Amino acid sequence: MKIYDSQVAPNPRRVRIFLAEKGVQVPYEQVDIVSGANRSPEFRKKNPLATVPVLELDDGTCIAESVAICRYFEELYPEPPLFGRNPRERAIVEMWQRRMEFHVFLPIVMVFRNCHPFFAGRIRQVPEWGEVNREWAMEGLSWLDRELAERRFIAGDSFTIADITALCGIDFGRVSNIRIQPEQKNLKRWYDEVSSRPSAKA
Ligand SMILES: N[C@@H](CCC(=O)N[C@@H](CS)C(=O)NCC(=O)O)C(=O)O
Repeated sequence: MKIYDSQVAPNPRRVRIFLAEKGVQVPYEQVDIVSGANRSPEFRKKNPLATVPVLELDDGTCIAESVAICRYFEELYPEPPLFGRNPRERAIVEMWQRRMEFHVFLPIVMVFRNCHPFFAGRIRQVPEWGEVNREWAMEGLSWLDRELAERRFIAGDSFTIADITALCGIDFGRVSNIRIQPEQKNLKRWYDEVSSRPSAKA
């Protein structure tokens, strides 16, 4: 088993943090997405969408999509639970995980894809669309700040996959100058706590 990874990208970091929280070690192979190694015909056999991360099992099965990979490891190593402990918690974690993807992580990634020179010539960029996403990302952070007045972590009292998704999205926002605002005290309190977990260095 191995994971095709990139140290510079936010989605593979979600998986690395997840595994660090579980205390599970899996070999990583770096894919140079800067030079476009992920777009080679060879890599596309593993993931036709040409993205990382990809988990390759010993039987050759390739699993892409960060959350699918995390779910696989959650089944193998249930402790500590990062997707909830019972049906109610699992539904709540799923709700927050999806909300973090759609309202925080995705708009931040869309700003990068549409406004950053990295993607110039790789995809059709629409800077104005990137700026719309910047507004949505900032609205997402503001909403999250209000939510975090109520509880310690995003989906409740425990650290979950939803915190990982939000952390990786917010950290990635820096390259596009998307940051937690000084008045967002709840978000800052949460960010400081989750960033100081050893897994955040993964
Ligand atoms: N939905 C996928 C997204 C994967 C993705 O977009 N990965 C990015 C890195 S964060 C990538 O491989 N980008 C390279 C490219 O688009 O050329 C997941 O959750 O894993």
